[in-house]
Amino acid sequence: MQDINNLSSKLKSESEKNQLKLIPQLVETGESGYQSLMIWMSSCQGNPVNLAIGKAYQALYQANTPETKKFLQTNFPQGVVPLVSDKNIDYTNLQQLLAQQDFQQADVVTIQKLCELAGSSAMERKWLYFTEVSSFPITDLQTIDWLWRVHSEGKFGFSVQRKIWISVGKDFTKLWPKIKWKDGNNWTRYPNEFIWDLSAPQGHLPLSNQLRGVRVINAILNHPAWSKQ
Ligand code: UYC
Repeated sequence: MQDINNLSSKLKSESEKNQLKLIPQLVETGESGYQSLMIWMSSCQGNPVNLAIGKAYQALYQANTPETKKFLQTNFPQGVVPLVSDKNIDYTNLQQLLAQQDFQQADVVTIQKLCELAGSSAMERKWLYFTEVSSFPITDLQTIDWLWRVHSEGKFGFSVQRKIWISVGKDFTKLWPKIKWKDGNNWTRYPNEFIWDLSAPQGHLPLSNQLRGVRVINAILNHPAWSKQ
């Protein structure tokens, strides 16, 4: 059995990838593992967010003991991703749904937030014109993307979809089966055929409806938010 002190000292020095593996090992040790995660997270305050901090947050959130609850409320009341917006949009709701791993409701709220970014006519229409996407602020798209990635161990988010899309030569017909939006000739049916947990393939969420064609997702995946990361 790995010594707890050894695990927690490793957490400080290891790469993000190894930190991700250490976190479940610490969780297995119970109370003392949570302690180490809290100490480590405190020392990370002010650091740029990464997937390991996100995973530690998720572990403490799910532990849901009086101590972990109090710790998160005191130190990370808004979660680990700074909820920054250039359009004064409130991402608290999205953060909370993702922290709870309610990916289905988070997906609905993501569509709403994109409409909010596009303005009042899109909010009434409840879907986007592709021409509205280019005016989305980089800041807001990055906030939404970080929220998805950090609460999914890097599995979900637009930038994850973009990487896969680039890997298939920007060919949407090749992207769909990779992210399970299509199986052979059959579109995956909304909402019940989609996978609303972490057993989904990389890039499965968030969804964008293809009923009106690929131009909206094409505009999202081409947005400068991703090239500046
Ligand atoms: N739906 O099939 N989708 C809806 C997806 C298509 C359709 C919403 C994604 C194909 C209809 C979301 C896929 C298609 C509605 C998604 C998918 C189709 C609807 C709710 C795989 C038929 C009712 C938000 C690509 C062949 C609403 C919204 C309406 C809804 C997502 C049908 C998130 C990723 C081509 C009839 N589908 N959608 O946008 O507008 O309404 O009538 O993509």
